[in-house]
Amino acid sequence: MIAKQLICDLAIFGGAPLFDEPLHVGAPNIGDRCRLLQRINDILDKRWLSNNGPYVQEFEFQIAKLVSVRHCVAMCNATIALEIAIRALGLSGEVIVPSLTFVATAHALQWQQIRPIFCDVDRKTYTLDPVQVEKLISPQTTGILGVHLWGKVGAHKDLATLATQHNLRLLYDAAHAFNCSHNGQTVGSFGDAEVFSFHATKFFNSFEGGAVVTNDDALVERMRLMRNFGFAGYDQVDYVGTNGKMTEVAAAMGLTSLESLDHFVAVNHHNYKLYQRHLAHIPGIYLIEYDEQEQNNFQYMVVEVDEAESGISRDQLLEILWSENVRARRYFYPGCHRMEPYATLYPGQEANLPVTEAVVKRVLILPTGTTIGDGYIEQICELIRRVIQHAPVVRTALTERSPQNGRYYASS
Ligand code: T4K
Repeated sequence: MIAKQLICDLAIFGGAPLFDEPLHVGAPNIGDRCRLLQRINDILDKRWLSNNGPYVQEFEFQIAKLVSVRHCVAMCNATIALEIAIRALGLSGEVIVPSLTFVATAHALQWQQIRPIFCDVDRKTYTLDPVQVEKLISPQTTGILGVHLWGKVGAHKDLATLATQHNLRLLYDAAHAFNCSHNGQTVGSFGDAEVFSFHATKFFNSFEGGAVVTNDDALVERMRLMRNFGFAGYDQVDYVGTNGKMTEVAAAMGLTSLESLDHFVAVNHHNYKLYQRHLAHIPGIYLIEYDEQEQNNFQYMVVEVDEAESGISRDQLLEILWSENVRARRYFYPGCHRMEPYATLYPGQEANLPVTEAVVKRVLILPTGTTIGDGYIEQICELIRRVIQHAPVVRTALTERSPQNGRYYASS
C-alpha cells in the first residue's frame, strides 16, 4: 500500500498510483473453473453447440425455477432479449421509459421505430415515477418499459394499475435485478415480462447472455419463434424473426455461475457493508441504501457525491480515482435523453427530467465483486476521505495543474 500523506502524493499530481493494476467496476465473477471446463468438454464431445441445446434448456429451467415463473427464454444478450420482448408484446408508437438507464433500454425501442418517451424517476428509488408516467400517456402510448435500476424495484403496483387502466403492456428491464426481491416477491414476475442480463460485467454472468422471463404462455411461444428466425419447424417460418439464441458454452457458464450465486452475493454484501462502514461520516458521500429485509445482489456500489458538502465535484473525484487506477464509472451519465439520436430527435427533454438531471451529475459507481478484497476497499475509502478532508487544497491544485498532466477520465 502506498500511503497518500500529502496532496502531492496523489497520482494526479505526479505521485505513484495507489494500485498497480486497474480496479474495474465490471470485473467478472468466475465460478468453479473445473466444472465449467467439464461442461465445455461435454459440449464439444456432444457436438451440439447452439440452437436450443441441452445446456440452454437446463439453464432456462433453472432460471425459471429460481425466480418462480413458468417460462424463461434464454437469449444471446439482454439487448436482443428486450428487442424481442418489445416486438412480441406488440409495442409500437410510443413507450414510456426512464432516461436514467443504460442506453440499451432506449435503443431497443428506437431500433424498432418506437419512440421512447423519457420519464423522470423517483428520487428515492431511482425508478419510474408513476405520477410523471401518467402525465406522459398519450393516444400513441402502447406500453411502459420500467427499469429496476441498480436492483431497486419501484412503484410496480402503481405502474400495473396505470397499465390496466390505459390498456398498456408493462415490461421490465431487470438487467440489474437478477436475484433481487420486492416485498418478498422475486424479480421476474412483475409486469407482463422481465428481461435479465447475464453480461460479463453483471454479478452473475454467462459471458454474454440475457433472458426474458414471464408467466404468459402465448408470449413465450412468440418469443421462441422470434429468437430463431421465426422457424416453427424445418422449412416452416411462421413469423418475422431474428437470431437471439444463446450458445451452449454461454449456458454452461451460466449454469456454473448459478452454482456460485450465493457466494457472489455474499461477497458483494460483505463489500457493501465494508464500503458502508468506511464511507460513513465522509461529508457529501452517500452510499445507496438497500432494504436488508429483501433479497439484493449488491452488484452496483452506487455513491452520490454532494459537491456542496464534499467540496469536490463528482467529476473531480472521478479523475482522482482513475489516476490511482480505480476505474469508477458514472453510470448512467448524461442520461439517454442527452445521447444521440435522442438529443437531436427529441430536443429539450431536460426540463421534464429534473431528478434524472440531478442524479446523473452526482452518481459514482465503485468497484466491487470477487476480485475486490477488503484491503482494496479500505484504501479506496481512505483515499476518498483524504481527498475530501483536503478538498479546498485539492480543488485549487486541480485547477492549477500543468496542461501536460492529461485528463485520466475522458469527460464530456
Ligand atoms: N439494460 C440495462 C439497464 C443495462 O445496464 C444493460 C447493460 C442492458 C440493458 C443490456 O444488457 P446486455 O445486452 O449487455 O446483456 C457495461 C456492460 O457491457 C453492459 O452489459 C451493462 N449494462 C453496462 C452497465 O455496463 P460498458 O459500456 O460500461 O462496458 P465496458 O466495456 O466499459 O466494461 C465495464 C467495465 O467492466 C470496465 O471497467 C471493464 C470491465 N470489464 C469488462 C468486461 C467485458 C472486465 O473487467 N472484464 C470484461 O470481460 O457497459
